[in-house]
Amino acid sequence: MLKSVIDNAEFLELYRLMIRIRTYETTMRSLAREGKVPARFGMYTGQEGVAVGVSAHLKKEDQIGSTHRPVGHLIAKGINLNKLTAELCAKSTGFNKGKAGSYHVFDPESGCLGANGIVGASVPMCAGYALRNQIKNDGLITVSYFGEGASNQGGVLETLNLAACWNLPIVFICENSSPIIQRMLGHEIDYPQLTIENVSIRADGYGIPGYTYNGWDVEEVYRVAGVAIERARLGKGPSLLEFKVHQFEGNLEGRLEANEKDRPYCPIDFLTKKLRIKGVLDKEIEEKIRSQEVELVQKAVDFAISSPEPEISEAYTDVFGGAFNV
Ligand SMILES: Cc1ncc(C[n+]2csc(CCOP(=O)(O)OP(=O)(O)O)c2C)c(N)n1
Repeated sequence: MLKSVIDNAEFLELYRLMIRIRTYETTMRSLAREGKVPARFGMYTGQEGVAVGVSAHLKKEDQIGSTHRPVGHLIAKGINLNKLTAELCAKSTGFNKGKAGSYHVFDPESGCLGANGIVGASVPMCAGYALRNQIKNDGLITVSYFGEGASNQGGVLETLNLAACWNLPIVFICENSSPIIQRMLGHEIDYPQLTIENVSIRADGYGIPGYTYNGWDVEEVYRVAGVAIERARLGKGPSLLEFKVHQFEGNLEGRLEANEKDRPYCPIDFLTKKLRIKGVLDKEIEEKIRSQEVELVQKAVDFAISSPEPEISEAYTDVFGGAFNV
């Protein structure tokens, strides 16, 4: 049944998950600087409200397809932190024996259909899973995340059309960090990736609902994602939700300087203020949650660091595609 009102305990859970993602990424960045994370990945910092607000409505068996900024989506979906960290550190105890790394980590058990280093590539794959769900008729749905740059990919646009034609149980989530919105907010930009302000208007061309919302307000994300997910679950077909987001960071290695102008749109600060006003959060609870999350993330790091590397003799096993598939 559709839930649009968040009670205090749920608010704290949303807050906790957002802190977990931020803590995790910050920690991984430090590890990367020590040379312990061999492959790069994009940071989700500043977008936490989207993944957390969406995943709050998902069952463990529902699936999500992620992007080159995967950590937020995966953690919000409930992926095991130890095995994720081991994968990112290229250890044999990782989900994919340390061979997929951050860009291609895959864990069907938690419904995580993988990160994807190829922009837009997870979107058609998600539709395939949605078709599976439709055929099995087991009430499961798929969420497909992508960016505004990816929204211009042919495969993404074809998938929107096919999903609409086949009435697939899927929700498309475009996290739009387009410079156009930033220019509107007075930021300087180098080049635009789009000439339209809202990607969601493209939904009209496929005859599906399309709406744009603030991605920095987890409560707003929760409310609208709930409607689109319920719609898909009831067999009423796909929707395209667009969330405006502010990316604070580039890749794991980090920008030379953070995007300070985006900071007022920090979803964690936004929720913190809201929960303080509601009387749900005070300094003490905040500190407790933060330190518990630091502890959790540290345990995952300890697990990964103390895990063995894959054997050299296994270099070519479980590897698909290209010259490596010998
Ligand atoms: C098919 C493909 N083309 C280009 C790239 C290089 N690339 C990596 S991230 C990126 C930008 C993607 O923009 P968007 O989808 O808006 O995601 P954002 O980084 O804004 O989250 C590009 C072009 C790639 N990885 N894959």
